[in-house]
Amino acid sequence: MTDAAFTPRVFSGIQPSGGLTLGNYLGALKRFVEMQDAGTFECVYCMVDLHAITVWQDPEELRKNTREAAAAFIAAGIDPARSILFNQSQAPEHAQLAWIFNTVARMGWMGRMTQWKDKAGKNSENASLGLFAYPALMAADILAYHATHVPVGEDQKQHLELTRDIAAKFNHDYDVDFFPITEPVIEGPATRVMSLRDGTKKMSKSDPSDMSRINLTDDADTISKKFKKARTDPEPLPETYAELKDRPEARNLVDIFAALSGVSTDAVMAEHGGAGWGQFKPRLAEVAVEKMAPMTDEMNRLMADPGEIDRILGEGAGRAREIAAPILAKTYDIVGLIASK
Ligand code: AQP
Repeated sequence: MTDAAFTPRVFSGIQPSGGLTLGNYLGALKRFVEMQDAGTFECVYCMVDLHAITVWQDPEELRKNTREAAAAFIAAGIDPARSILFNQSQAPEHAQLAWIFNTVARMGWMGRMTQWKDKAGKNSENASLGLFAYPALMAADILAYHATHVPVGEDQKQHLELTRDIAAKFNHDYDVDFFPITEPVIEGPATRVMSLRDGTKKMSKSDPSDMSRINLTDDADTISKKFKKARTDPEPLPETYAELKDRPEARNLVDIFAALSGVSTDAVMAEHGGAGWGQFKPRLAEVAVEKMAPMTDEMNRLMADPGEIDRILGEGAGRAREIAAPILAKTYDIVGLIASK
C-alpha cells in the first residue's frame, strides 16, 4: 500500500465497440452518474477507442459508435461541465504510459486474464498483440489520472486487480510512492447483466445475436419483443430470491427489474412471486421503456449534431491532458527518460 495522499478521483471508460447495452448502462453508466452527483470525486470518463481497435472495427462504425457512446453518457446524466468526458485517442498520454506499463507487466500476468482467454479463444496465435496488452493500457487509463476509484461491472474485476499489481510493481521497482493502489467500486444489483438468450453469458454489445441484448437505442416495441422472447425456464417466479439460485435466466430478469426500478430484489419477489412469465415479462418491458425512453430520445437529439459532440469531446480531452501530462512527465523522469526542456 502507498501512503501518499491522492485527490479522490474516479476514472472509468466504455469501449465504443458497438452500440451500448442495458448491461453497460446498469453496470457502468448509471453508477458513473451517481458518483458524479455524489460530489465526492473528480470524475474522468472516457470512450476507450484505442481499446476498441484491439479487435477489428470498421472505421466509420467506430466513429459513429464513439459519438453515440458520448451521447449515451450525456443522456444518462453525465454533465460535461462537471465531469471530464472525452475519447481516449485524443489524450496521447494513455498510449505513452501504456508503453511504460508494458515493460512493468509480466507476460504471465497477461496470459491469465480471462477476457484475453475468452476473446482470443482457441485462435490466440491470430489475436492482436494489442488484445493481449489490453490490461496494461487499461492500467495506464486509470493511473494517468492517479485515479483512486474505478466503478466497473463484475467482468472487469480481474483487470482492476492487474492495475493494482502494475502500480505496486512500478512503485516497488523504482522505490517510489507514485501511483495509487486504485480501489474497484463494484456495487448495485446489476453488476453483471446476463444475455437474454443465455443466462450463463454476460450481455455484451459485440454478441452476434441482437436478441441477446437491449441496446440503448432500441425503441419501445423492440424492447418489449426482446423481453417477451427472452429465454426462461417454464416455471413461474418463486416466492423468494434465494430460490432463483439455479435459474440464471429467471434471476437475470429479476435483477434487471430491480435495478431499473431502483428497488431490492426481495421487493421484486414480494410483489411478483408466483407470477408467470406472461405477467412478469410485459411488466418488466414497461419498467424498461419507462426508464429508457427519455434517455433514448435525448441520445437521438444529441446525435443529430455530431459537431457539438466532437466539440465536447475535444474540450474534455484538453482538460484530461492537463491532469495526465504532468503525471506522465514525472513517470518518464522516474524511469530515467530525458524529457525535452
Ligand atoms: N453485461 C454487463 N453487466 C454489467 N456491466 C457490464 N459492463 C459491460 N457489460 C456488462 C460494464 O460496462 C463497462 C464498459 O465495458 P466495456 O465496453 O469497456 O467492455 P466490456 O466489459 O467488454 O463490455 P461489452 O459490452 O461486453 O463489450 P464487448 O462486447 O466489446 O466486449 C465496464 O465497466 C463493464 O464492466
